[in-house]
Amino acid sequence: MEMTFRWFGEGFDTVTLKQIRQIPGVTGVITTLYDTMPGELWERNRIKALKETVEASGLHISGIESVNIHDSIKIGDKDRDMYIDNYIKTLENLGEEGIRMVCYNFMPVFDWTRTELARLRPDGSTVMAYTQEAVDAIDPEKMFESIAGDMNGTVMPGWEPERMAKVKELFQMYRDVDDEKLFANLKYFLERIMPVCNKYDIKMAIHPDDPAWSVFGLPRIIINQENIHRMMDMVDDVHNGVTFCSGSYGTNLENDLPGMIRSLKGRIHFAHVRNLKFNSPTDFEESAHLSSDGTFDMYEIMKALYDIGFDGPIRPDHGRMIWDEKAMPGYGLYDRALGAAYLNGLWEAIDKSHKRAV
Ligand SMILES: [Mn+2]
Repeated sequence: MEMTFRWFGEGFDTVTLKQIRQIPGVTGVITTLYDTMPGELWERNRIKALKETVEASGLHISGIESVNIHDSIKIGDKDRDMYIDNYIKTLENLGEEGIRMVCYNFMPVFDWTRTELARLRPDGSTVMAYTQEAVDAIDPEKMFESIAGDMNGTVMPGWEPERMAKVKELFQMYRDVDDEKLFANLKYFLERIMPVCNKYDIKMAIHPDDPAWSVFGLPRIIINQENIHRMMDMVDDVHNGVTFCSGSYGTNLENDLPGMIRSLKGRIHFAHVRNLKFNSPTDFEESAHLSSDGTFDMYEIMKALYDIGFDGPIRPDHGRMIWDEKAMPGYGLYDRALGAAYLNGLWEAIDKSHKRAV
């Protein structure tokens, strides 16, 4: 594996490349053109400039998170081919610049959903949290307003005000889209992009839905082992793979995370590793990465990745807000840096134990 760190780009991220470069063991960043809208073509010169900026810091681009999918593609609307053409051209431009991994998601309307962005924990840190009760009580059109006030002056990925201004319209557009239709639209998209992925060896890594169940009555399909295998089988190409996000699949306690990882050998192209602490099956908060701070056994997750020979980029995921840092919720420097160091420590221990045993 390669330890990486998500970076939203200059002007969008409170964390600098210099800071990332100084986290021991981190060699790459996962980045994006944050000011492009879903469906927009990524110009090659902008990708090149981004690459040069990252490389000037002594790091490199390990992958893109995300190239977002336009709603027309997810809905299967009349103009989807135009947006898929743009996507293909974007992949071509990324491929020409040597970028080989692209993370994306196929969630309708809302990206990941949390009901609190700064829940106070006993140690004084704050974390993002989710309760089903809060989601059930809120009007989906008000969801953005309830989130927007709490972003520490940042714009969170997937919660762009431009899109969220049309939330009512978006719900209308999705009214005839059920799980089956969403699967079919994903298949259509994947079949169209696989040739360019093969040409440039670009590994597509779908991010799971978060939480891993339907919210506000919208379909959600990338939620469990069965569905992820269905998605890979319907377009059976190694470039059609997954982002294994422990914190997203882990929202459903029925998902056996190490077991899922083992079943996805060869098809995990990117890993997000973080922990959650469950207070009840419908109330969870994002804890520190350490096993003892949350519900998941992080050793078993890293061991499963090790055992399947995972060699792609991995990154710590959402962190707590600690040491009075002001940053995008989940994306401060400090706790994610602690997460990277911890995950590197687990990996070193697993690797050395393995080598001694053989
Ligand atoms: Mn994730």
